[in-house]
Amino acid sequence: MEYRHVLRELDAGVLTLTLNRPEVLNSCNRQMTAELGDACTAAAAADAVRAVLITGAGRAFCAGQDLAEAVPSDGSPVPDIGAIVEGYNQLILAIRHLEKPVVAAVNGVAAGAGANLALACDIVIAAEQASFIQAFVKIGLIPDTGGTFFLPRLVGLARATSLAMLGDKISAPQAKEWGMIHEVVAGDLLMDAAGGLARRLATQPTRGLGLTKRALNASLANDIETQLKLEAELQREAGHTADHKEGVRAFQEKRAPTFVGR
Ligand code: T3D
Repeated sequence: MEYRHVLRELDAGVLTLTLNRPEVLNSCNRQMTAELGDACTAAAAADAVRAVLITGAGRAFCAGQDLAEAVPSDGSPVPDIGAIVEGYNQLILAIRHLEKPVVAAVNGVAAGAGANLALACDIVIAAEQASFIQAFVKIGLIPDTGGTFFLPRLVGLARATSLAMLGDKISAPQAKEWGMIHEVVAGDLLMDAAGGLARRLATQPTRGLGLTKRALNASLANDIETQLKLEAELQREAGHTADHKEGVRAFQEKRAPTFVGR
């Protein structure tokens, strides 16, 4: 696929994906949503990629759906809203099915689909000045892009309902206090902190992290019996990895392990 709106850079096992439409606060047109999904799908098959970092160019992370595309002012036909949402669904599934850690570095406002894109990532670090807005209600829509799935699980039903129904902006420190995100750092330290975390994740036992993600995904719907059975099955697989052997050997030899990701 030709990439026009997402920048890709691979360094030290970390694939950094930068949403790059800063003039419209990185709002998503269908091309950008598809590019991001495609990059995440491709990352699954690329051995050189051991962690993914998603961020935005300029002052915003992502302002959600490009409203000029949703309701064109130039008289061109209004696109099928279902098809737009289907694009977001594919993106969210690509992130959740990618069995490698995905870090979101939220550098500024994350609104609508942009907020829920961040929440679908495994670890979210935000700049102090960043904010999260379930902006859908303001234009008569419902939280999509996984919002009605992730929000209640992250912050509980009461807070999820008020965020979704009021559409108020919440600050990054408030989002952290509510357990919605992992960490908040000063704006000028964000990329160092998020990059450092992604690089650290990229040196960890990638297969084990991937199986952990699969187990956590499943735990959102499973009962305890099913989940314990799944843990046993995935642990058997993790136990056969080179990284498990290396981890145990390193422990016995009192040295730091060198994980190769399989
Ligand atoms: O088809 C469908 O709609 C279904 C899919 C739905 C998924 C969704 O994501 S629905 C929610 C869509 N997003 C929004 O409703 C958010 C709209 N944006 C805002 O409310 C505000 O821009 C922000 C709160 C995010 C930031 O406010 P502020 O004051 O910092 O910036 P601004 O001045 O509003 O925006 C700066 C520019 O970005 C401005 O362009 P201009 O005037 O300088 O030429 C603005 O129009 C543009 N921009 C911001 N958000 C969007 C956008 N352009 C297109 N689409 C946007 N979402």
